[in-house]
Amino acid sequence: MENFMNIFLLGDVPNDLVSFTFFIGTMAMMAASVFFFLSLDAGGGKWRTSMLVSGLITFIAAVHYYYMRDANVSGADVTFFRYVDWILTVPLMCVEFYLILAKAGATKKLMWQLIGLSTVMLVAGYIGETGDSPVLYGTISGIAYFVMVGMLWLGSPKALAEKAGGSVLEAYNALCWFILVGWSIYPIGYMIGTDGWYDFVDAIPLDMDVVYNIGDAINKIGFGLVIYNLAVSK
Ligand SMILES: *C/C=C(C)/C=C/C=C(C)/C=C/C1=C(C)CCCC1(C)C
Repeated sequence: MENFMNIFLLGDVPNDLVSFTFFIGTMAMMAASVFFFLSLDAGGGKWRTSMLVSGLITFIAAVHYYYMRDANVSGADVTFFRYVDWILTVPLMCVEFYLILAKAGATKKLMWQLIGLSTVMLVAGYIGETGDSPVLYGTISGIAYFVMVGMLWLGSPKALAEKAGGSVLEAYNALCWFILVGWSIYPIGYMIGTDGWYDFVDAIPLDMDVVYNIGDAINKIGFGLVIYNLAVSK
């Protein structure tokens, strides 16, 4: 892999996978932001606010990736930037659920429940990564994550999406898959980066930051594309 990287990564770009994914991640988040911001009125502008939030999610990530890319190159720890990014962008992803269901009667309460659960998930994750009890806090974080998954797949928001039907239901279901599959990438990264978990994670030949960077690209850009698809659908 390293030789392969050397071929096309000339100049200042370091030739390890972590730095490379920070670099590509920065570009991808920037490009996605431009695309989402220029698509605010896609499909007639009915989903303008949702498109705006999509652009904000990738834009906030682009700024953090810019810093993380730098911090990583200079050998500094990126955990703090990483979690500041998540604590801003993950609640915005919860807002996306609220926005697409608002016309079907979603309440702000639903939005705050999702934000509350995701905040518990991320605060516990941060304490776990930076403290002495990664397994305990990782488990707490995982429980909050599972409650969120259960709520979205089986709870009242699901019923609202079914009531709305059509392209809203399609978008809702796509976002639910991102939460179930896309978001499950993160606990894998966490187990790679912290001690005390099953041995099988040690067999994964990727660094924690590479896994997180892949997760961010899939989920943040993917979320925005689902919204874009909703906006341009009939
Ligand atoms: C754009 C950033 C996103 C979508 C970040 C999502 C992060 C998670 C779903 C993190 C989840 C975690 C667990 C479920 C357990 C271990 C600790 C975390 C915080 C990595």
